[in-house]
Amino acid sequence: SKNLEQKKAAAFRAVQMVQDNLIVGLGSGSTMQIFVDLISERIKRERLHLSFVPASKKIEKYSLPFGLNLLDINYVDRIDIAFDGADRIDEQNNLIKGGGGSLFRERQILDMAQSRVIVVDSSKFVSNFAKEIIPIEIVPYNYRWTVHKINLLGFIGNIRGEATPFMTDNGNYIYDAYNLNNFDVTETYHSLKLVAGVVDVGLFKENDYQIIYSHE
Ligand code: DER
Repeated sequence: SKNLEQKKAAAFRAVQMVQDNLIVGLGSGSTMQIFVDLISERIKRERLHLSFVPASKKIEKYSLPFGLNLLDINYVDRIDIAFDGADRIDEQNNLIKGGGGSLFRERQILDMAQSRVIVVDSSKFVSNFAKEIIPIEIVPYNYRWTVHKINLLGFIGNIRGEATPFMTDNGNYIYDAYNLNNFDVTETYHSLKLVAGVVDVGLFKENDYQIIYSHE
């Protein structure tokens, strides 16, 4: 499909950015799985020395058969460059992330990294985030009250998985919520983040990250 071709082309360009002897942050999602496929080939071909910090159990499991050198985030004191996908990008380069439920750990790795690269296909670009699903990681304890507080801020939605809730790597729920109206990404991130039961909000303020996409 066009999106798959674009993901491959973008992931290929991202892989070319990696110099030898780096600690690389690995985000989660199908684009990052393509990144793992391609960088593994490059490591073999060029005998590169690279270590990786995976942002989810999912990308860690995916990476294992490739023999990548995976490190625990608490055993590294730096991440040189982090690569990740995104669900949506608006015109100010703000991101929505969390479609795969790994937003908390992805943010930790992006935050630690010296430089950040977001790898997307053209289907991710939107003009604004009105009506777009914003994944919000919340603690299961008293989640109905947490959801109520989120609703009061203008965001309504569902606990992901409903009857059998999806559990994040951190043992939390995801509340997939949207606002019918457009909103300020930074203000909204902060007001949602201040709700006591909220662990993380899938809004990433346009930051010093480079967006790699291919419109091929
Ligand atoms: O969940 C996330 O934030 C991931 O980055 C994910 O949204 C990327 O998805 P894709 O690479 O499978 O499109």
